[in-house]
Amino acid sequence: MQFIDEARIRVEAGKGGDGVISWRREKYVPKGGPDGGNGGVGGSVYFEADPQLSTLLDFRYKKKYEAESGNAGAASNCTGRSGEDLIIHVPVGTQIRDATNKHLLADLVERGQRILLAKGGRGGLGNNEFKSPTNQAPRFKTDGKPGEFYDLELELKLLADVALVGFPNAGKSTLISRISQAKPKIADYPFTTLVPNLGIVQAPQEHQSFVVADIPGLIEGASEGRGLGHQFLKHIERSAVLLFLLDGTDEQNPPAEIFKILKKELGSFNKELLAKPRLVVITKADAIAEELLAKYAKSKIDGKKPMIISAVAGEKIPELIALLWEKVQAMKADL
Ligand SMILES: Nc1nc2c(ncn2[C@@H]2O[C@H](COP(=O)(O)OP(=O)(O)OP(=O)(O)O)[C@@H](O)[C@H]2O)c(=O)[nH]1
Ligand SMILES: [Mg+2]
Repeated sequence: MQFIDEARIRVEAGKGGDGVISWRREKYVPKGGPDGGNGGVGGSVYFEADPQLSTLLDFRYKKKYEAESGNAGAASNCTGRSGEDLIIHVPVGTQIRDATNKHLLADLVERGQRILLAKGGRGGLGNNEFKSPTNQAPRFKTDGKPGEFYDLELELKLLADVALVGFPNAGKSTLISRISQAKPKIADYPFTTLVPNLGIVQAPQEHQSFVVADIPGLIEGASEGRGLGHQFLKHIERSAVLLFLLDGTDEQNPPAEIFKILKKELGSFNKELLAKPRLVVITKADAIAEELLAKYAKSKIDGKKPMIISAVAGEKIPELIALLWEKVQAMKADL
């Protein structure tokens, strides 16, 4: 399925139904009074965060969303039927902005969260409403009011507890496939992963889990658009913890250097990304030469001894999960 994380749509709430002018006509009642009913209220437009959804793709095809209008009133003081509300389902993590002034109108971060976005118009008043001691036969009514309408920008920013950050080929997808049920494509060429994938990881604690996001690889210059660019970095903006994966097999590109480049790219996208708690690991331990392994074991990256893992051989994987879980919980406790 195509992953789309931005869309522009228009939403219109329903118009209120018009009030009507009508007169009572009953047998043996010579001069019936007014009995024109009010119009029904227009349907409103709501947004709801739906955990079943993972992309904004649908909004590429359908651009306009209208709630139903209210019906006009009728004789015998009947109020018109109200218009049906329209509920638009979006993935969890969708932000909704007013396209004209860019104001954030809603940020749907919780499953099932529902917000009213455009309110339906009020129904008009029928002539019965205007009856008074001085005017027993009012010949006026009002029309229904238009519903609210907006041009909107939808933007999906994934919500993951941990985001994987690394060069292409660092082993991000291999790791997520090892620690979760996610089945991303894995291959020995760069930019295998073109869209973010989420995986749910079982925590060391029973009945607890956390969400990891595998995002496309970053390269030097990504913040200026090189490679797949930085557009995917927005998906890590809302992650609690960053996990840096550094390929340890390439002597030409030592992990410490890769780490510096990744930090620079993250920082030029959004300084706050550097303030997030992070864990730095060297990957592919099973394929690293002995001398190199010994060298890494003595080195420091980000001020600490790096953990050296192998997603393929399963080395240090439970330890990694435990550490990530600890950091995720510490972040949640701070909220
Ligand atoms: N020997 C060994 N190879 C690994 C390990 N982890 C990943 N690889 C290999 O490294 C290559 C890249 O792995 P991926 O998981 O696709 O890397 P990625 O970081 O997702 O790459 P992009 O999606 O391109 O950003 C594949 O050929 C993997 O088999 C590991 O622990 N040991
Ligand atoms: Mg990948």
